[in-house]
Amino acid sequence: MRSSDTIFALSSGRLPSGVALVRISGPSARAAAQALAGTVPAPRHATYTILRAPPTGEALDRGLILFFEGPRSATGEDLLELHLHGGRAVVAAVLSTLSGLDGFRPAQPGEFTRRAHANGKMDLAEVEGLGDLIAAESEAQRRQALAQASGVLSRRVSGWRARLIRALALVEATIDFSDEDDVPEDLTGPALLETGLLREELAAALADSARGEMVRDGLSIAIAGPPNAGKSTLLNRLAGREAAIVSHRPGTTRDLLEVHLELAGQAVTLIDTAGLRETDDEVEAEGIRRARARAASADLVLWLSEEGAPPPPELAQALAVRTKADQAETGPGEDERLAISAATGQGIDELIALIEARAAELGGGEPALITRERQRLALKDALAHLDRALARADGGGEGLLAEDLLAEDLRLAARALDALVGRVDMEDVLDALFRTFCIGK
Ligand SMILES: Nc1nc2c(ncn2[C@@H]2O[C@H](COP(=O)(O)OP(=O)(O)O)[C@@H](O)[C@H]2O)c(=O)[nH]1
Ligand SMILES: [Mg+2]
Repeated sequence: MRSSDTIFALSSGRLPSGVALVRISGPSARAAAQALAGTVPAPRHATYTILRAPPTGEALDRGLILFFEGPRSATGEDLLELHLHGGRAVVAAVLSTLSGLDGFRPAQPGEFTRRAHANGKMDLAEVEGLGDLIAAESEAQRRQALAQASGVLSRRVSGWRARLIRALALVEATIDFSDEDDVPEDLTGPALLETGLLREELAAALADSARGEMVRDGLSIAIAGPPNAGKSTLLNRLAGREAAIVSHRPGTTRDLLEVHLELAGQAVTLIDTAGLRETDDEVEAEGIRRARARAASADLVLWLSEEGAPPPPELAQALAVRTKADQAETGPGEDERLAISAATGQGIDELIALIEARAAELGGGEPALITRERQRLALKDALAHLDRALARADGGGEGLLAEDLLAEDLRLAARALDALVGRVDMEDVLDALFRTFCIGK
């Protein structure tokens, strides 16, 4: 895989489609325009043309071609776009013609973006945002990913970093001047003040990271409760399809079953679980173990029972829901919040409204800055170095503050911020990331 190759791929979706977009990036992108269209159109002007296969000149398709001259292109290289009719044979003929050109090869997954990153068009955080944007299924995911792909995190981090470097310069000045008589009064004081302010801002972003990760992963809602409570029936009702097997036989659901849907603009994963009870059945017991574990890690647990019973102590946060409200023998319980019937639909709208309110509470507002574990760990690392710097100042006593050590703490914090946006070499992170991208991106 050489970066001097010119790469090409179908960048639009599944064929057949109305229009198909083939992108070509690299030093020979001009040559492709020349070979297929007989001319290189003026940069950034859509040109309608007949595309022909060399050397016979047989027409392949008619469509738009668009040339972007590097570095003013998405990849930073010369880039050619072919807007074709989205037929399988059309695209196959064009791709096979491109394969025959000298120095051309099909692109690897994410390779266009990789080149954009290598050419300084986007940093690691923006690439991650772009990956999330393409994977986004809910409104909240789209908003958050678009903010990140547009550099919101990158800009914030670069602001933090600039302030950190200024604080570091003050500390270094103190070190340099310390032998001279005219030592400026107190340079570490202002440096520590700034460090303290930065510490608060980083801590706030970190505190908000759970929200960012939740929006990215989707809100997980576990449906738990005793066997036969109507858990699987509710899941099917909310999913609008028969995703889970429903039966009057207790112990029917043994494995975790997940259904993805969108509620109030949030991606939601509903998880049906095995009914919690004592059992001798090995398979069911394992299902119950998994059900408990999943319920414990879910963002929200619905505790279903025919009696509207309170959840067990280990799931104290769960929302108690009385089921089968259509059945005469179960009357309303005391301080009952929610009674539903998956059979008649009673209470289902109220339940959905409650879930939506919860989702909005967790995922609403301005998009979070930190949206994935890698970013969170790097930020945490930076914060730990700032904390160490501040603790050093607190514990240092009069005149005992070791400026050298303080400077090192600040330097390490700056390095952690660099890692957060990928300013330092992060080949392995990039490799793993681009593997998740699709071909043509
Ligand atoms: N009358 C009535 N029966 C229900 C309702 N929800 C579930 N059931 C029945 O209760 C039994 C157990 O349902 P299921 O969803 O498999 O319970 P699970 O073990 O908690 O998953 C099935 O026979 C369902 O048809 C309801 O709202 N009303
Ligand atoms: Mg079930």
